Amino acid sequence: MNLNRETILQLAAHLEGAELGVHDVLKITGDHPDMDWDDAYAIQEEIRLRKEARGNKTVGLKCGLTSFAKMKQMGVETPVFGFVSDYMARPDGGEIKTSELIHPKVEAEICIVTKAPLKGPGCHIGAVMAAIDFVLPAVEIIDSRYRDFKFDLKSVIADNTSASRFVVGGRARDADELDLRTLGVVLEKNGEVMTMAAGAAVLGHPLTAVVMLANHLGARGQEIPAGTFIMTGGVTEAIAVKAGDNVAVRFQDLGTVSMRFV
Ligand code: 0L1
Ligand code: MG
Repeated sequence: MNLNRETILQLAAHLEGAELGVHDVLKITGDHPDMDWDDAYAIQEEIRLRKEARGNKTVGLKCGLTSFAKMKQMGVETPVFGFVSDYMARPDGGEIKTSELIHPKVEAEICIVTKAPLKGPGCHIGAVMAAIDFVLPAVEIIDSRYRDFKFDLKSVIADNTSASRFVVGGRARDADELDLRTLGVVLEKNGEVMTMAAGAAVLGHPLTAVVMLANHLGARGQEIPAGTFIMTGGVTEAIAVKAGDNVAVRFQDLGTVSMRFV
């Protein structure tokens, strides 16, 4: 690590302040060019601790930048990992207030809930398949705190991978009833198809993202506990939304997830 504890704490307060105060900031590597990956995840961890100290519950883990479309959109080549909190959840079919967000975008995600712990290193797709309780569809609303979404990977990790809001659909399925690679997803905004893809767009198989998450945490001496909700990352590129927009994402075999931005 290259940053001292005081700087880590100050950057966590700076980025979380931008999230909660709904204002953008410049990417933090501008002022801290020596920041390394461990520093970035340490800042994210401090943001999580700040939320938990305030009474917010961490309710899931997220994989980001896992699809080729998103990597291309953002000009990066490596996935990132973050978390979601209880206050970020919104009901399927409900409203999302844009006044609480800076510049939201939506992306369709295939999610799982585990029934057994997963621990890397050495986690593999078979271990993930054995540990899945059920599969759920979701839409993530990302809202980078960085001005005009201009950032680098370390800045994004520190900013909890742009986590902001998420909507989970209510139709759970057993993983062995689904082929997650060929599972089709169509994202509509105001009744118009904006983008579509299949699960294989996420690293060839969405569960590869979970393997990478387990190995990432394992390298830090952590595991994914049983009962964890995990978002495997946007299948398509992210689509910008504004007040007045209606979004519906149709997941093959998993139903539709919808929301209205007000
Ligand atoms: O969920 C994600 O794919 C994380 C995206 C982080 C970068 C962005 O804000 O697009
Ligand atoms: Mg995402």
